[in-house]
Amino acid sequence: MPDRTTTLADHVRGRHRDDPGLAADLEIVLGAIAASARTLSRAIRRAAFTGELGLAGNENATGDAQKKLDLLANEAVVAALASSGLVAAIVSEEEDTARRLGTGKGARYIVCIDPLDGSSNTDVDGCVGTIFGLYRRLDGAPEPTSRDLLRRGSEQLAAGYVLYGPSTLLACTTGQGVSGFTLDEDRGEFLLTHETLRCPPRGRCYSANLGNLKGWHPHLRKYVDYLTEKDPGGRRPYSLRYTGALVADLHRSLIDGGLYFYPADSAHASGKLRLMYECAPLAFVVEQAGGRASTGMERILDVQAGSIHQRVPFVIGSVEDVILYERFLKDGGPA
Ligand code: AHM
Ligand code: MG
Repeated sequence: MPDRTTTLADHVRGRHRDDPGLAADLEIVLGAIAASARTLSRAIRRAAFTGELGLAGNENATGDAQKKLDLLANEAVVAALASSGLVAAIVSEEEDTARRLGTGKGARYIVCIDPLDGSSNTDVDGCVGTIFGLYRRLDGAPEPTSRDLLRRGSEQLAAGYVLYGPSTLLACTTGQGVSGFTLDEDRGEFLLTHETLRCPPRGRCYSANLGNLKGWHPHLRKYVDYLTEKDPGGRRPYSLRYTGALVADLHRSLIDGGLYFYPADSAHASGKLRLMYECAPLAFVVEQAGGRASTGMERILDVQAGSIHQRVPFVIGSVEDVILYERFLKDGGPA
């Protein structure tokens, strides 16, 4: 049996030996996210007993009906990050505005977070996730300013996701590749189980909500025709894998290759997914794993946020698959 004893904290310290100050901060902030993930993992597994399934009865800032677990997840991350003392504010899918946390001098970070990705899956015992990205504040003003909050994804110090599936797995990057940690429930600790997650250059699966296909750009409808037809080389058709949780679909791409896309459609000019706490963190992760993420036209990490809940069209996954998607979108097919 492999020896699985490296904790998330050990790993972060090892990766940032050259900058002990940064290592200590990352250890605390990532540790807080891991602590909230432990709480959430248990709450999700016990939700049928504790009355936490179902709708909460209100909507979030982008018009989604909130689930009780959305609110519980948001409060878990808020409590954990507030207790770190290092986070000045969080931008959360479940908060209308940036929520102020630490006020002291040490509160020098901003966290963007989707506390519960894929929350339509909560009542059907499907996978869900958490997505997060970490930025250093730019302004020294007492209150976080829009310069602190509205960022380009390329400025992230760290990003990652937690997948609450058959096991609970936290994958993250601090700019030196991507590693995965599985929650050992006996020890109550995330332990290194995937030293290096590398996204294969090409896969054989795609993930998208084909219910929206008629509203997509005609070039993307051609792309789906291309993916689903047989080719003499045997690389197509691609298999469809769509779970309703972006984190679960992306994790499959990181392990097996392939791509996920949520493009604009006739009713939603910018697609569905939110730049700051869904697309940008996952784009940082996938690039660090050798993959690619874009709007179809522009690298996600180059997009300057204009508002905290801004949406963008999104494609992410294996580099060759994403490039081909971009070519179809631009020209209607490969050159
Ligand atoms: P959520 O954070 O409100 O759950 O929304 C994001 C989710 C993604 O995880 C998933 O891929 C997508 O929305 C599913 O949307 P749709 O039901 O339109 O296919
Ligand atoms: Mg979400």
